[in-house]
This record gives sequence, structure tokens and C-alpha cells, in this order.
Amino acid sequence: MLQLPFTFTLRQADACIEGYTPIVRRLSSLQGQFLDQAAFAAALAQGDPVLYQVYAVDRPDVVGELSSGLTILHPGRVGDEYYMTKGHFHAVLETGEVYYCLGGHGMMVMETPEGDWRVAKMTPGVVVYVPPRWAHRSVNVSKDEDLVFFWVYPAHAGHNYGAIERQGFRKLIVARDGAPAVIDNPRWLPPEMR
Ligand code: PAN
Ligand code: ZN
Repeated sequence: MLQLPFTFTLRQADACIEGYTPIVRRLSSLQGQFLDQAAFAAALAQGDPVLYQVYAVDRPDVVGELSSGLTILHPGRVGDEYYMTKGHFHAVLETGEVYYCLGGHGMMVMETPEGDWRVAKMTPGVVVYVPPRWAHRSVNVSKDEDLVFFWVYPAHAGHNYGAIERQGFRKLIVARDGAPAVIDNPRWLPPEMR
């Protein structure tokens, strides 16, 4: 069937995509991801805050189509660790993604199944190119500002959250003396030890 061109509007001032309803992710969906489990339990007990909203312009999951959308990740911390997205590999591992930061200050944490890792700063105007095979998680390192970014990826890529849910990313982003620092995740095991 012939697909027709269309447009949509990112409303940056309101941090939304006009006419779309966001998916809302709360702290409880990151169970087991934050290192400080007592701080996690305490925050959950206080009402399971919203960590981020995702406006998705989903397309049919066939090769050639592109899905895109907008994510708004709120500021906050669980213990020393900044609010972050769940993070995932693409189910079709050999697919990449482009992120374009529109607002705020963040870090993109990335890793391959073999354990290579990279961290990229996200500030307005910065594009992060996530190559095929790299899992990705966004972290908001600001005290009081939303991290807002647009993304585009092949619509057939799908999402694989399982590997990250099991042991998290190799690196964590924490506040040290008021500034973000990259530290090792003690729960992470190299592929040969899993
Ligand atoms: C993004 C992410 C979005 C939310 O659209 O899905 O920022 O992150 P999680 O999916 O990890 O909760 C993307 O990378 N799509 O492939
Ligand atoms: Zn992705």
C-alpha cells in the first residue's frame, strides 16, 4: 500500500508532539536499576514519580519505515544516581538510531553485547549517533531542567529490554561533589561470566 507523506509538530515550549498522547514511565518501571535500593524504595513509597514521557510517531514495523518521537526526561535522583530511561538494545541488533537533543543537560550511556562502552554528552544542538549493536540509555544530569530529545530509528528494530533489566549498564552516572561522574556498575558482569 502506498504510504503518504505527513507532518507533525514538536512543540518545544510545551515539550510535546501536538495531538499525540505520551507513554508515561514511572520510577517503578526501573525496578532493580538504581544502585541505592533503600533510596529507590523510599522514593517509591512516596508515590512512584513520573520519570519520563515518550511521544512516539510509530510506523509499520517493516524495513524502510522510520519511527520517531520525543522524550522528556525529568530531573531528579535516586540516591546519587540521576533519573534515567530504562535503556535497551534493539531487538534487531543491527539497527542504529539518531538522537537530537533539544533541551537540558544529559548523558547517553551506550554499550555493546561484548562490553564496549561509551558515554556522550547531550546538550541542545548535539546529535548522538548510536550505531547498530549499541544499547542506549539517557540520563538527565541537570538539577532542575527537563532533558528533551528527538529520536529516529528503523521501525522494524523493536526493543529488547531484558538484558538491561537483568544487570543494568556497565557504567552508572552519579552525582559526585555536585557534578556528574561515570562509575562502574558493581552488578555488571562481563559476557563470559554471565
Ligand atoms: C527511544 C527510547 C525512549 C525511552 O525512543 O525508547 O527515549 O527509553 P526506553 O525505551 O529505554 O524506556 C529509543 O531509543 N527508541 O528506540
Ligand atoms: Zn532505541
